[in-house]
Order: sequence, then structure tokens, then C-alpha cells
Amino acid sequence: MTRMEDWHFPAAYDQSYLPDPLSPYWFPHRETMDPEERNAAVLERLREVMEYAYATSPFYRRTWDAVDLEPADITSFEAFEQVPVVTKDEMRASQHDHPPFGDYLCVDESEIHHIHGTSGTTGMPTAFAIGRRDWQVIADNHARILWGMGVRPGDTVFVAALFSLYLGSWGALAGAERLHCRSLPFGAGAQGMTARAVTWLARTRPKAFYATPSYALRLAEVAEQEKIDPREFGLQVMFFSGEPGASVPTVRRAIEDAFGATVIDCGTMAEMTPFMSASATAGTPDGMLLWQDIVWHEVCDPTTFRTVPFGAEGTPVYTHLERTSQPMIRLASNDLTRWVMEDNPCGRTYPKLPDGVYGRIDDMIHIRGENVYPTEVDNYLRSVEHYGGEHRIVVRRTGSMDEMIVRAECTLADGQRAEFERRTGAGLQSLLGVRVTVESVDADTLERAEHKSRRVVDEREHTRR
Ligand code: 8LQ
Repeated sequence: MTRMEDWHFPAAYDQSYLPDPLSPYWFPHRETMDPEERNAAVLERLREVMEYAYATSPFYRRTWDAVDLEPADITSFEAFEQVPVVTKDEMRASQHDHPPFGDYLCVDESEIHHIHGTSGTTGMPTAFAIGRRDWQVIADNHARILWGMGVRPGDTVFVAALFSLYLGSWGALAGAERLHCRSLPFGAGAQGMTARAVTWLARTRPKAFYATPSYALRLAEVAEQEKIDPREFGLQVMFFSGEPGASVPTVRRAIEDAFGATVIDCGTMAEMTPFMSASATAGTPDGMLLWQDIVWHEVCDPTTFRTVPFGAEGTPVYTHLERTSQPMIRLASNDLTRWVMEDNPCGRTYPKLPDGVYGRIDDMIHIRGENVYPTEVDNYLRSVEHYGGEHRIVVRRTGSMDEMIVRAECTLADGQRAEFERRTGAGLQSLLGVRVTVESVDADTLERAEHKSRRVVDEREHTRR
């Protein structure tokens, strides 16, 4: 085996390194090597990361001692799959008992370089502490993945996401900086900012753009209102994280058509930063590749947390291979996806999520014995003529029956909408297997997301919402 480029734990990358300009790969060997050889190296690394966590974190020591597990036991992936998963509730409890970062910090507080967090709208926020050296490694990882998307030194990268607690924008920026790009940290979320983004995009004509998919669609609408064709921005690569969308076929097409750029899906979870470790590439633009030498991605049965075979559906479980601050070891995502192992046109030998991550298990709507993903509704509506671009899904109980109402924007005049409602309701019903009442509303009347969309309103008392 030729030596894997810069493969050490703790990771440290040569900050002056840039690949051969003609190479599609940042690390040709690591990216295209025999996956079995890579897995063998990863298995050793997993043991190393666990030894580190066992020695530096009361949280992991407590969890593993309780099931009689020692890092040295991890001699096979089968053994690794028995490592208990970490849940968000456990992290919240650890931060409650050991504020503010929990007893899985693993580095001295003086090492902390950035603090981020969840928005905390649905409970106690979680704090993410990232060490100084880790931040550099994250930047290197993201630069490498951006290189895979076709972004090169000197390209302008426009970051149109919240610069706040949200890690998405900062992570994209760190990668662009390390790649020696011209970074344009535009941000998002302030009053009037979307119209200003249109002006700045038209003036600076960046090569690459980062946001949430919802926000890109919003931006296209605002550009249209400003009488500017978003294709005039000249964007070539648009990469997205934060929510499903870039792999939802009709959403993806709408973005591609509006901007005339390649759409790239990426993103795992903020805790898992370098969160771009699941990402498509210029040569394999569909779905997401799992860059297994940065983060170890498993797709697991959601009850046993054992990996499912390639081809099957499951929930992603993530393990950091290069983080020393708050390393996550088998973090349960609660998302849903399907994975495959096939030859990728770009030549990288990573497994792939061909349909991206389609949603969260707890966002799935259970109605009259059927499971409905909100992304299925989104995907369908965007294929319907006269759909106005935004909707809400309302689930309520009337008497003993659950009913689903889709409130959809319609571009037709008021008197002409009955046929739109009937046809759309029938289409959704045959797709989802449940009766759906469609109520149309005027176009551009439902609020658009500047960040991640929240379209489900579940009014039933027995549900969590
Ligand atoms: N989530 C994130 N990226 C997704 C994608 N590409 N497809 C489908 N769902 C996706 C900072 C990065 O954007 C990651 C991020 O958004 O972190 P968060 O805020 O912790 O949210 C993580 C959740 O967003 C995931 O569990 C997915 O449900 C979704």
C-alpha cells in the first residue's frame, strides 16, 4: 500500500499544500484507493480515536464501561457496530451536568477556537466547541471537498447563509479560505438582504455559491422580481447543505434551471463538522459520496444500529476520524437515507447516498397507517403546472379521522383554481396512498425560508409537535 497522504491522528495538514492544478483529486491515493485497504486503515483509526476519547472524556468512559467495552476490543467493524450510539439527548444531559461544553470536550478549554450551537428553538441549545487545531483540519477537509466539486484557488465563493451560531456558513468559508479562494461571506437573514444579494451576485459573478436549497429558490424569486435573470450571475457550482432539497429531483431541477449551474448536495450535522464529509463531486454530481477517510459514515437499522447492506435504507450514524475536540463516536442522526457501493464516474472509491438524505425520522408524518415524507410532497408539487412555489402540510384530527391538507400556492386567478386543487389532490393521493385535500392560496403569500424550511403543521394532540 502506498502511504495514505497525511494520514495521522491527531490530524495535521501541511498548510502550504495544494494539489497539481490538473488533478481532479486533492489526495489522489486517499480518494481512489481500494476501499478494502481504506477500511483497514479506518478500523485502526477508529480504535485510536476511541482510545483518545476513553482517556480524555468521562462521558465516553462512563458509556463504554457500562457495557464492558474497551477501545482495544475494536478489532473488527462488527465489534465497532456494537459501540453504543450517542444521542442528542445524551449530549444535552452531559452539557446540563457539565456546562457549557459537556464532559466529552476532550481538549483543554484554552484550546477552544470557535463556539457554535443549535438555535435552541425547541429546547436547551447544544454548544459546539471546536479546537484551534481542529478548525484548521476542518478547513483542510472542506478545501479538499470543494476541490472535488471543481472549485479552484482564485475562484470567488459566495456564502449566502447565516453567519451566527450556524456552522454551515463558517464551515464553507473556512474551506474556501484554505483553498485560496476569494471568499465573499455575504450572509443571510437580515431585512432586505436577499435583494442586496441579487445586486452583489450580478456585480461580482462568483464561480461558487453556498446556501440552503430553500434559500436559493427564494433568491431566484427575488431576482425575478428585480427583473434580473439569475443565469446572469454566471454561477457554475452551487453547493447546499442544511436540509433535503439538492437531491430532491424537482427542487434540484428548479435550481439548475433558474441559475444554470451544477447543483451539489452535501452535509451531515453541525456536530459532525467537517460536515461536508458527505458530498457530491464535479464528476459524480448526483447524490452524495461518503468521504470515509474524513468521517466514518455508517447507514444503520434505526433500532439495532447495525449497518444495513448496500442497497438498503437506514439511518446515518457518524464517527469523526480527525476531531480532537468534542469527537463524535457513533452519533445517531435520526435521518433517513439509502446507500450503495458502485463505480463512481469521478473515480473516487467511496460509497454513495444516491438519493441524498431524504428527511428526518421524526419529521415523517404517520397518517392512517402510511408514512409520508414531506420531501415527497415538495417533489410532487414542483412538477404541477401553476404551482406557486411554496406550501404547508397541515395534519389534523377531525372526529376519529386524521386528515391531511396541503395548502399550496397557485398562480391561477381565484375563479380558476378548482381544477388545480382537484388534480393536485388526486396526484398526491395516488403518490402517498392517503387522501389529501388541496387548498390553494395566492402565489407569493406563504412565508419563504431564509434558512431551513419548516412546512409541516401537525395539529394532532397525540403527536410531539
Ligand atoms: N440536513 C443537513 N444537510 C442535509 C442534506 N444535505 N440533505 C438532507 N438533510 C440535511 C451545517 C450543515 O449544514 C449541517 C447542518 O445543517 O447541521 P444541523 O443544523 O445540525 O442540522 C443537521 C440536520 O440537517 C441533519 O440531521 C439533516 O436532517 C439535515
